[in-house]
Amino acid sequence: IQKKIAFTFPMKIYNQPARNEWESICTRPTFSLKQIESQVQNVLNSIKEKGDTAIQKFTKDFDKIDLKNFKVSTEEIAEAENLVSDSLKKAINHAYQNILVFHQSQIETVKKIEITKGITCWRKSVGIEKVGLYIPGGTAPLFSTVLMLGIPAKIAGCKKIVLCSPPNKEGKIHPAILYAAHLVGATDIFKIGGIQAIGAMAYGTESVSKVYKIFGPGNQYVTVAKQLIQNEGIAIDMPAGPSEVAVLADKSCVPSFVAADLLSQAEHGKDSQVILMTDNEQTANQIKIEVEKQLESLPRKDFAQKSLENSRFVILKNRQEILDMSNFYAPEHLIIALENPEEAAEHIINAGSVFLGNYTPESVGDYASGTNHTLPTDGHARAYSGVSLDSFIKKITFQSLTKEGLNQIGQTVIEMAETEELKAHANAVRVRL
Ligand code: HSO
Ligand code: ZN
Repeated sequence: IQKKIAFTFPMKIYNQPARNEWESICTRPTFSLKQIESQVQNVLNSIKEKGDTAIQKFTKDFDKIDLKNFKVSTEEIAEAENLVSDSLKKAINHAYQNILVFHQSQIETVKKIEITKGITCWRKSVGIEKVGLYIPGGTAPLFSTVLMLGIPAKIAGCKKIVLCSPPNKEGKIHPAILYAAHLVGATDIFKIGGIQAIGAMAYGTESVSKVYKIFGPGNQYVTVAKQLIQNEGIAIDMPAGPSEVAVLADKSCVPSFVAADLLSQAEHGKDSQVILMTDNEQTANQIKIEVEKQLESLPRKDFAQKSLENSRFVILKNRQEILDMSNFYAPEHLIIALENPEEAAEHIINAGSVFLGNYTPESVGDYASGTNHTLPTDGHARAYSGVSLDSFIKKITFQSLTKEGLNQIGQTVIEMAETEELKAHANAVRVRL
């Protein structure tokens, strides 16, 4: 039985739950996307068939704007550059620099390995030739995501970087999105949103070129569209779900900092989830008071309040239990506000991105520390990594043998091939010996 204490406070509070209750405490709110699947498939089919004509029709239907030309012109980019303030440009350039440094450090050098004399193997990273980036419009224009996707794409050497974002009612994209898109070097920028954008990039139209992998967040329609085109062989970054944070806190934390972190995730949307895991009831109470206080002054209070309803405060026995539950939950973002956070971090095995100590809010990773903010949600951190340079490259393996090298492994290959009853495989070696 869950010891749930009722407060006016919207978060659910669990006091020392037994391990067999963890599963239900850590459950994400589930959304069935099945009912919109056929609707999304119809839109995709129509785009596949009619190209730009379909894009135009759906843009009129969904975005309420009749656009004849979707491509963002150089004049529009210049106009956007004028609209972005100098202080915002400075901030974007600062973030750009840090994200660039961190992602450049992920470049791997080619190592040629001589396995034995005459047998050499190596692996080379090659950028995916054509990639598509989707940047949602919606309630907040997330131009930071342009940096998170565009910078590694450029470093990887992707030749075509298509970027789609929905037009507003005036047929425009938010200037900060355009400024960032130009800065990262997106090659084609389009005013196309939602399912239309995913369909256009997956199949190609008269104006949009087809890409091999599609990245970026979006609403449930975008999520379903990405799943459907993935079934048709176009790669996607990762399975998407609502954003989440887990904060691990003990009495060494600063309650007002923790509350601010919980709210920063909660304000993303009604479906965001935040979890606090602590070993100290008094700390939990102090954080709760702070959340209530800080919530009041937030412009996006409604979103935050709604998402707090899906959220939990869990009071656990000790530090070990906190770490165990955190690994069990596998959060997208993990903030460690525990004593000796470095030591705690060594025990983390499931998380998207980790923020250590009292002076590392999630916000720094969302924007500017250098790490990527496109991360696995919904427990996918158990098996998936966040977006990085690796997401934009394929690693091709090579091998080269001399006659002496082939002599060396020839018998091994023949023996194995014949046992698999693959005579032609064996022959391919034998003819050369
Ligand atoms: N927390 C979001 C990223 C973001 N936050 C963008 C602000 N802007 C998902 O990781
Ligand atoms: Zn965020």
